[in-house]
Amino acid sequence: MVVLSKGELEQIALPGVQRAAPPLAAVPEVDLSTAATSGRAAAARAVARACEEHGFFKVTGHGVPRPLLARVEAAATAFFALPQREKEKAAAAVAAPGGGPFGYNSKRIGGNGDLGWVEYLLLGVTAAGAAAAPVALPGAPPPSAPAEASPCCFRDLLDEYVAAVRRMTCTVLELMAEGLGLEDRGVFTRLVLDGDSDSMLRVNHYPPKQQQQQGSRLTGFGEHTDPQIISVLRSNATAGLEIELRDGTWVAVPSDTDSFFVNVGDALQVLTNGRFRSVRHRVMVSSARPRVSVIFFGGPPPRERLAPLPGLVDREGGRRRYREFTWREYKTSAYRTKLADNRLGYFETA
Ligand code: GA4
Repeated sequence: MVVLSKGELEQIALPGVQRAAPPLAAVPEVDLSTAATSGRAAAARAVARACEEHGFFKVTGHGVPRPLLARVEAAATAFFALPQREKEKAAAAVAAPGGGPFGYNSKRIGGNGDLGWVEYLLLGVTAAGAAAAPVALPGAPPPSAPAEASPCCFRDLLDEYVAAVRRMTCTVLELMAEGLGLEDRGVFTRLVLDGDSDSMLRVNHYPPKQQQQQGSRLTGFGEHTDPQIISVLRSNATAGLEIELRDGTWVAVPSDTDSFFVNVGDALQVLTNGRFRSVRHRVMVSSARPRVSVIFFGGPPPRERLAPLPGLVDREGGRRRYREFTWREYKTSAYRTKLADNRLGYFETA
C-alpha cells in the first residue's frame, strides 16, 4: 500500500466534474419489520422487484440499534480527524500480511491509478464479525479525542457493527431467495456466513470541499459496480451517492440516516443469471459538509465456485449468461481492472 505524505496528497489532480447534479431518485423501500410478520411474502416480492429493476433499494425497520449507528458515525468522524500520521500508523497495522488492499488510504482507490476525493479505512472481516488478523489498530488518540477514536476501540466498535449489520444482511438475502421463488432460502446467506467468507468493511470520509472548489462537483468515488454478493451502506446526513438507472441516466440518492441502502453486487448478478442487476454507482462531492459512509460488503469464500443457479437458468430456457468461476479467480481479475471497468464481461458466455 502506498501511503502518501501530506505534501504529495495535495499535488494529486483529481478528476473534477462540472456537470449539474442529477435529479433525485425514487428509491424503492422495504420495511424489514413487516417481513418478520404476515408481510413476509410481500417484502420478498418487493426486494426481488427492486433487485431486478435497479439493483438497489433502501431498508427501514432494520433492527440495528440507533445508538450503535450514532456511535459508529461519531467514532469514524473522530478517527478521520486524527493527525495524518496517526491514521497512517493505523494503516500499517491493519494491512494484511503480504500487502493487499486493507488499511487506511487517501485519494488512491485500488492499485490501477483511480483517484477520488476520499480517505478511507478498508478492513477484512470474518464471518464471526471479528477482525481478520491483526486485531487492533494501534496508536493513542490525542487526549481531546473521544475514546472510540482510539484505533483499538474503533476496531471493536466496528466489529460490533458488522455483527449487527451481517444479521440484517442475512434477512435481506433470505428475502431475495424467497422473492426469486427458490426453494433453498439459504442459498445466498450460506455464502456470507461461511467461516471463510471474503467480506469487508469500508469506512469512507469525503472531506468537505474547499472554498475555491465551491460550485463544482468533485468525484468522491468514481462510477463502478461492487464485486461482492451484496453491499449494505449507511451514511451520515450528507448526500452524494448516485446510481445509474437501466436507461443509463444517473439519479441522486437522498441521504437517510435511519435507513440502510442495499446494492446488488456482481456475484449476485451471476448467481441470478443476470436477473438481479449489479448497480453502477458513484459518489460526487458538492457539499461543504463532510460525508461519512460505512459499507459492509458480503462476499463468498475464495474457493466458492460461482455460476448461475440451475433453477434460474431453467426458467430462461437453459441459457447460462455466465461461465463458472471461483471467487478467487474473479478477485484476481478484478484487481487488475480500473474502477469503472465492466468486470463481468470476461465471465460472460458468448
Ligand atoms: C469496489 C467496491 C469496494 O469498495 C472494494 C473496492 C476495491 C478497492 O478499493 O480496493 C476495488 C473496487 C472495489 C473494484 C475493482 C478494484 C477493487 C478497487 C479496484 C479498482 C473494496 C471492492 O471489493 O471492489
